[in-house]
Amino acid sequence: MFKKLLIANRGEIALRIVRACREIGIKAVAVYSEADRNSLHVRHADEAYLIGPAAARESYLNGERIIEVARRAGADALHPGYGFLAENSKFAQACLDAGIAWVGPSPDSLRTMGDKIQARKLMAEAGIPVVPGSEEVTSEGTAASAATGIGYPIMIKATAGGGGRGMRTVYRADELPMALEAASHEAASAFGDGALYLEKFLEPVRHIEVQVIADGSGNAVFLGERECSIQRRHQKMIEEAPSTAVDRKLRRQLEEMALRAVHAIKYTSVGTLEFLVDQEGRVNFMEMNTRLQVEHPVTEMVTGVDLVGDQILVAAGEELPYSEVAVQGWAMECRIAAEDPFNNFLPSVGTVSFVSVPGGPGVRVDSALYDGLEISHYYDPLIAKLCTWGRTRLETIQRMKRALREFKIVGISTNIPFHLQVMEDAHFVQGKLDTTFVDRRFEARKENGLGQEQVALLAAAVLAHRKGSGQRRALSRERRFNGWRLRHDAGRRDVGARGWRRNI
Ligand code: MV4
Repeated sequence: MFKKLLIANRGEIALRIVRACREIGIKAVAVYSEADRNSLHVRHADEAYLIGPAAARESYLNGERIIEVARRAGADALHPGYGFLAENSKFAQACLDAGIAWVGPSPDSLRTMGDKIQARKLMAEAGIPVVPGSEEVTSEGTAASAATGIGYPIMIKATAGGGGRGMRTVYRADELPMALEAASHEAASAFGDGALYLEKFLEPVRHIEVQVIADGSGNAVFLGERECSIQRRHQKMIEEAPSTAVDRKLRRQLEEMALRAVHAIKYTSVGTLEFLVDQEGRVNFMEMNTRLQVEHPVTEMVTGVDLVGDQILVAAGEELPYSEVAVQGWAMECRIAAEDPFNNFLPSVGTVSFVSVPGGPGVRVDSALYDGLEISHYYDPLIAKLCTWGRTRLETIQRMKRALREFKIVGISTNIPFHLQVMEDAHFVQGKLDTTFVDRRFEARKENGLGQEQVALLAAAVLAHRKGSGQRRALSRERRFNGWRLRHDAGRRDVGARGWRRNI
């Protein structure tokens, strides 16, 4: 087993990996940028090394620097977390060349699944249905004829990356040229490669992802599915397991496909296959994520598996200690972000002057929050993952509402009111959700404002949230709310009314 593992990441996922190391008995080495000098993952690690200025490209994306620190620290393994260099095959190879074990899939898997066209080809060859689409489109002309062949609406996607960046939905031929230009530009800046391909845009569908883990001895285990249809502008907001759309038959089909894919590409480590499932229950492979994902706690809560711990054991050459798992109860994750839902979800920066996280039965909070934390514009606005588990979906929702109201974060704006609204939404509670859910139920309608029902829901969520979290206009130097005495209250900047109307 490894003696020392370097965590090439920051924030809540870095702390999550420190915890996994602690439980296995591996020394944890943190790296941090100037902006993260006082962060929690640094404080909890056994050793910590400064790797550069706040900007990610000079710190958490500086692979050479990170490997140099790993060598200096005598680390025999490196965990990349998610984002940053987690799916960078060159970085993974450089680790291996430096004699440092990579906690993740092989560079070859990173490369093939990172090329979304190659990934689709390999899945089709393995007999897995893929979303109808094209090869790479290299000119406006080839794109136009491919789009006509597929049939509008289509989705333009980046060959070199997934998750929404460099994506555009096109409903008519005359929109195609502009959309191609914008998508290619965005893909080039996000992935360093502007290559594009097209897919048939399927709507309404469910975005269902399947968690798998595989060891180096050919053992692969299906760890259930996660429902990921609640997304806003391609950002996942709420995930849950199991999915209300997956029955026993469909689950067996998803399991069979996922394990067939894993064996076909000789995959090892944790991985997630993303599918689109239409209303007739037809399954279409979309892409594969070759990393630990943000939403892994949802699967951990319904299976009892420690995904990060097992990922490390597999990387150290151990065999998986189980060949199947049972899914118990229901779990949900709300991604708590430093964003202002009343200002078009714009990032909110500032000092977290006070934080109190929820607890109690069936509540898990993965975060690196602490009083005094500076939220900057350098990194992703995700500041906490609030997860709840219940015996039933309704109990899980009830618990999530309770926990969201308990969650106190003073000094910045957060999207907690949005999450409370979703938890109160009738369609959500009835499990009537698909990829159109957020647009249908929540996006402010530019022309005629929010519907009456939405205004009422929004008002209820805001009042409930303010009552619970004390996010009132704070002018006094010292005041008490819910029995908490604050030394001072950073107050709450009033925000404009663009996007979500505040005429409530
Ligand atoms: C799609 C799709 C429908 N058809 N691709 C890809 C990135 C991820 N963030 C969402 N993705 C989707 N890809 C095809 N061919 C539907 C989604 C999708 C989605 C799209 C718009 C609005 C919300 C969505 C929620 C989940 C999935």
